Amino acid sequence: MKLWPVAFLLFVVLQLKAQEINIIPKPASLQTQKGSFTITPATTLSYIDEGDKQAADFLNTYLQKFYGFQLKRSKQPTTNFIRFSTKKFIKAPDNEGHYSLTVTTKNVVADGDSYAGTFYAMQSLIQLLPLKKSKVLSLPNLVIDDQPRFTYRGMHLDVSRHFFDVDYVKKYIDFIALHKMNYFHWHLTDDQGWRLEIKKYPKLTEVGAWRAGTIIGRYPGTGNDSIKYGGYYTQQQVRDIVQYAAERHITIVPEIDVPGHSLAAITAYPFLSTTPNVPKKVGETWGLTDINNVLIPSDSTFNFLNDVLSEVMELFPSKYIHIGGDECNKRWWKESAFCQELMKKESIKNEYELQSYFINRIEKFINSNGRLMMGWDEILEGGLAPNALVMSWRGEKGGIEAAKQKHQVVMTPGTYCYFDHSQTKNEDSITIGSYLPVAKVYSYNPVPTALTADEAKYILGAQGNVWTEYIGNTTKLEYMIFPRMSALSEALWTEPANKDWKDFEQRLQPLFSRYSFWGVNSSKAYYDIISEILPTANYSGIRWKLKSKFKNSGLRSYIHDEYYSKVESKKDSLNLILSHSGTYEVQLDRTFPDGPGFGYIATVSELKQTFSFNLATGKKITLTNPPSVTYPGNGGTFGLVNGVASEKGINSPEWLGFNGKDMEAIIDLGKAETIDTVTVGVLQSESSWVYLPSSVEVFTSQDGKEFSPVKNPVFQNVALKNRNKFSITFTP
Ligand code: TNX
Repeated sequence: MKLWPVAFLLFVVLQLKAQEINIIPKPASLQTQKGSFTITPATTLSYIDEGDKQAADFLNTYLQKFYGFQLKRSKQPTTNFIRFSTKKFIKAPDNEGHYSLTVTTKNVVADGDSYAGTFYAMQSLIQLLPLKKSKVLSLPNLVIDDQPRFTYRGMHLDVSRHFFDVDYVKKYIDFIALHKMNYFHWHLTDDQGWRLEIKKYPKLTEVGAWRAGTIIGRYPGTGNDSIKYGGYYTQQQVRDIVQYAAERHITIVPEIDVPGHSLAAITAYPFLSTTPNVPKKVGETWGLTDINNVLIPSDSTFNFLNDVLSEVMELFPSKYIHIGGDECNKRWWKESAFCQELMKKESIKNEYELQSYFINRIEKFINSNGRLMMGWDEILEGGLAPNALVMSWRGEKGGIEAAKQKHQVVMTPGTYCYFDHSQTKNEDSITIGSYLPVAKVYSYNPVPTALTADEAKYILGAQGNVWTEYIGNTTKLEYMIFPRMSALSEALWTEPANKDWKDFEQRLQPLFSRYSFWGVNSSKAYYDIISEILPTANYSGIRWKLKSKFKNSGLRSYIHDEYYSKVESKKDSLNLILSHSGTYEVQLDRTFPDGPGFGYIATVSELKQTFSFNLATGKKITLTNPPSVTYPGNGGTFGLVNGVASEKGINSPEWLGFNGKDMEAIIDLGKAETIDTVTVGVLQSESSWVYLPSSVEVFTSQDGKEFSPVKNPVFQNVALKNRNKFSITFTP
């Protein structure tokens, strides 16, 4: 008797769980209704024309891949069907993609204002499917009415630094489609490899697609692997990929990066260089600054580019053609007699104007072929070409300026859109630049407040950029894009009023299950344990404060340290008081409500930290002069005695930097102690203007007032990886 209510409750809870709706990007309006529709192999698909067939085909491919069955077409079904119908007679607005999706017990109807709209309705439908392989798929009854905020919702991929094959590029295009994004910016050429077959210039791929080796480690690197690396896409393959994307309502914007970033092309055809007689080779390292990778603005170069771009436009129907324009080192034009002569002849005042002259000539050619030119924001320097679109990557400044000049803009500022940046503070592989967590990507609003409503109309949208210097395989690629790409898709689709991080977080957790259902990798940095190292109240050890994201969420989250004493916590935080050296591991485990093996437990975050105790560890420390604003250390002054010796070099935020005045620290040991060695860890990174101290002195004091220098100090300097250690040994 007593068991019944319990069983009933459980049933209700499970039912509710199964009906959870986690569509990303979030639809403009969604109303759930009682009841559900069940897809089984007996369900049929209804569509009338080729356009709607594309949505039907995508759904069938998806069902086959993840559920092991397909649906048959039926012309006039009465019940148990999914219908795709595009209202072709309603004129689609500029940002096509408006759709409605209605799920009732009898059928599912996807209606778009355009084929793209119907396709997006189908994408929402896909996200309603349970994340468990089955031939009985239940969908909640609902009505969705939805449309995109921006017309340009893009993802970029650099295939020059590392090459991704045709099958994977298609998979990447599928990722874009699954997020209702509609542009794929394909960065096809750069210093380290030319990846597109050009019939008229076969050496571009015979020579330019291959490098003899690749730098090892983070630039400037620890060597070269001497392994031949490369690859390219044949025109036939490109046609196939363009078609594949079009069926998914994705436009591919090809990029041929000029006049800088052109070392691969120059190696193949030295006449393109200002120094044709200096031998060149396809780039094997990143961040090329000392090598002449710049095209000479000669008629032969423009003829070459016109030929190349003609083949490009033949292959890519996109109305936008990207010509790069970024990071062109003007030094090579300054040093070139030809360029200086040309500048005189054409009354070009400086090399920035010469870049503008270069870009203008290409634009004319592109425009004369009925296309528009796109370029990175450097194309603003020296005067913007008349019809150019600007991709703003060095912050939003270039985009703002271009919009004010009434030019269309796609925003890709590094601070929000660079998926080659690190998304965790505990990064265990090499990434570029700064820290870009998923929450920051989500917060992005591509329309800067500096623009008036009229100017804002020039912002077409934004794009996530994936530069692949440190992304050499697809596992890493997926790790870098997921979940940030999902967050960006919502920032681009969903109106700001309807966008809410807390709400996204609720959908982010099941999204991780969706990634694993798809069999793709993703970064779990969202679950990072938040760690703080603090002094104890009486300076007798250190307090390691750990926090997890989950607040009594009903999810089993606990933290324990494995090597020392095992402490478990069902709460969201843990305080460990440490008093001796060791390597401590903290692990955050979660029970996933769905995903492979219902209710499985997985470790979502781990943190390993070595603490080395010495007499100063955890003690009270004061500085006479404050650290520099650029390097305040993330643990403040206490970071100097918190037991953590940074192994990570300049990229670790633990270092305190001092500029101008001496660094003077007073450590209060609390009582008289016998000291025989003082060790000071210092960092040297001259390329970042970080230098070793010119001298180090040690004083002792009995009362904290009178200090005397130590007697007979013996100095020793140990150069370690990324840092140095000064040991001062003395006889007390
Ligand atoms: C700058 S973004 C570049 C790329 C690099 C990237 C690394 C841009 C237009 N140029 O060539 O790969 O930084 O983040």
